[in-house]
Amino acid sequence: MRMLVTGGAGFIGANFVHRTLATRPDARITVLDALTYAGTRASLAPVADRITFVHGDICDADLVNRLVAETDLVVHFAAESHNDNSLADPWPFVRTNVVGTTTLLQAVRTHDVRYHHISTDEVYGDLELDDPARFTETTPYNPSSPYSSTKASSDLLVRAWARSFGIRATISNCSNNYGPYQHVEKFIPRQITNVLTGVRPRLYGTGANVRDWIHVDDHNDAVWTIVERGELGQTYLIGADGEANNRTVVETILELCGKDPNDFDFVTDRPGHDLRYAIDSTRLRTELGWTPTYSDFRAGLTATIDWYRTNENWWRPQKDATEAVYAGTERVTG
Ligand code: NAD
Ligand code: TDX
Repeated sequence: MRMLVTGGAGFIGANFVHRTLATRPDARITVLDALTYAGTRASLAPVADRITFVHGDICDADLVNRLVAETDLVVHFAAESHNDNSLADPWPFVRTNVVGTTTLLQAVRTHDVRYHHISTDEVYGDLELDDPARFTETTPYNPSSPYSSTKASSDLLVRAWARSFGIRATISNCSNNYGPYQHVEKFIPRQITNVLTGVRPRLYGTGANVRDWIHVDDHNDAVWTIVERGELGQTYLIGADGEANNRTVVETILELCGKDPNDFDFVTDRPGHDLRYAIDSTRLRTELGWTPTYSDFRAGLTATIDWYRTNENWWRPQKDATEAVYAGTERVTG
């Protein structure tokens, strides 16, 4: 099968390419990636001779049209993905997430190509800490941040193109991913690389916010399940029952690194900070038969810490610039 993977030099996209080549050696993969600050060819170096890499922008309609015409499947990961950045400057989010997705949708419509859209649980807003409810496919959209509202917009565009133009599309909304090749701006890699460089981890607010963690390989296996067995026009939620509050995650990272679990700082909270995400993935499990394989978050974290420990050459070039951005707004509060 010929496939076009947008954003394949980013965290989840690169892991998707690695996983696909490992499990489907005949896949013919073209990666389209603009190599923003969040993407690097180093994440694809181990498979560089097995893929075609195109350095380009998903908003470039001529390029996108040419690449889509030559493929059987598009898996669309490319996005501006970091909430904190979207608060500082929303425009790249509107451009890539909304205009870029529309550009892809027009191309798959023109060439009648199967399309899978990667999205986030953040489109549903947030939940109270003690709410027994979790997000399902019928939860109303209620995004909080510029990032999540542009992702919600992109989902709605996919639904409209499926209904109005009959494009062959599926959508998945996944919870927070962790694993190798994640940019050091994100919570888990930031704290791991802080500890590895002798800096205290940083918790926003009180550290009570809850995220529903899933290993990136489980996410990508679910994506393949939906691509192969999902019903066209439908949305599937992906989650692995991995709820944990941020303070617990930081304490666990410190402990697994052999440090005092109290050796962290509280810093200024994120404006509009979503309190809790939680996914009910019953539909994906019962209708399509997917189950996660990384059921032990602690073991997954241990493997991820080991990866960052042995791949400093991958993350070191990004670390100082990332921390300089945080230093512009972050103040230690306790
Ligand atoms: P990332 O920021 O690590 O990677 C994004 C990639 O897209 C980068 O390689 C970047 O260069 C590329 N890109 C950005 N703008 C582009 C453009 N205009 N044209 C072409 N390429 C462009 O993001 P990620 O964490 O890997 O997320 C991938 C997708 O998964 C996103 O759609 C995101 O919304 C979604 N998602 C992420 C998570 C998570 O926990 N990280 C959870 C659920 C869903
Ligand atoms: O230094 C930090 N300290 C901290 O307490 C950072 C960077 C984050 N946090 C908190 C904020 C969140 O409650 O940790 C939690 C996770 O933060 P992020 O890694 O920024 O992720 P989040 O905002 O939850 O969004 C992520 O999951 C959904 C991805 O970045 C999105 O792309 C995805 O859609």
